[in-house]
Amino acid sequence: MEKTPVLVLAPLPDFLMEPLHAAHVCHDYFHAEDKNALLTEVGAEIRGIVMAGGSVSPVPLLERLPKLEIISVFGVGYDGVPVDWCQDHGIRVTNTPDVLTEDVADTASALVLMTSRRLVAANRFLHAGAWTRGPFPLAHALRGKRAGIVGLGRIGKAIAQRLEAHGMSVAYHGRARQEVAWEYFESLIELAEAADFLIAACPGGAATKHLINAAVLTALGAKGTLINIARGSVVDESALIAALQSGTIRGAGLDVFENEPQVPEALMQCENAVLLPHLSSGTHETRREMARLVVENLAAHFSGEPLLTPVC
Ligand code: 8YV
Repeated sequence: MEKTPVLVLAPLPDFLMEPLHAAHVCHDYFHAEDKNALLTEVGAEIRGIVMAGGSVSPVPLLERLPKLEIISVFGVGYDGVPVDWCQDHGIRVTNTPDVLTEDVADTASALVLMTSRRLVAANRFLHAGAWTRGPFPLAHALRGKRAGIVGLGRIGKAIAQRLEAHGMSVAYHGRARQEVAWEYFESLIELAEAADFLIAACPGGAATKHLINAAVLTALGAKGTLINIARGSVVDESALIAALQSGTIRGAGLDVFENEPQVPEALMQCENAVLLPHLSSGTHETRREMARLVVENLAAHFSGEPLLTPVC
């Protein structure tokens, strides 16, 4: 079968690039020095795009690909794809749901533990040889505390189950009440007031941009810690830095940022923040499953079979 030309918009692992090269002619847009020249040269032929959860495929780029048929996202989040535009133009979109749920939920509960028990600071304390001079200060227990989950999708539910196992109670906020035993808060402010840990697990994109703002952080208050494994765009990062600096909230555990991989110096200076480099799905097992879905969705599309995990 003839190889189909695809455009690669993100740095992708070898175990994904190898099968992509086998089935497609891959044009590396991400690393191209002259992106405009690449589009002028190959744009008219491109039939597929491969991108990551955190990358974007803006309309002006898509407009230069008249033969584009499918965008395959290596990630569950597709907030970087203009889905309505794709739907209007008959372009299919796929993502990689489910296979990463457990790893992302593990990372969220790890951030809850790391922030409440101050494990990162404790690790630094020991490495610095401070233990011989006295004990590490006491931290806070999880049992009896309340987790407020913002966005109770598959990942939000997996986080809730883990935190219940730590003796925490769970409440949630989202667009609608669900058939679950956990308490629903229609108001995000009221959830923040009630929560010890406010955990962002909702999709990114325009609908949730800066959903967690200064008012929500004030409601969370000095008893509260913000955890974000969703998208950096969900949190107003400047308001968060101010809240961490002033002690308006107790702390934060973040895996995602507004302008990755750039993290503001002021945030890096916050001792009460645990910061991870967007690694929540970053295990060998999960990333290989995600890669398989990317490859198989493209193969299904180009051989006229149903998509495995369609967004549209
Ligand atoms: C990945 C993600 O880090 O699934 C998502 O939406 O953001 C992450 O799982 C990313 O897609 C891999 O680069």
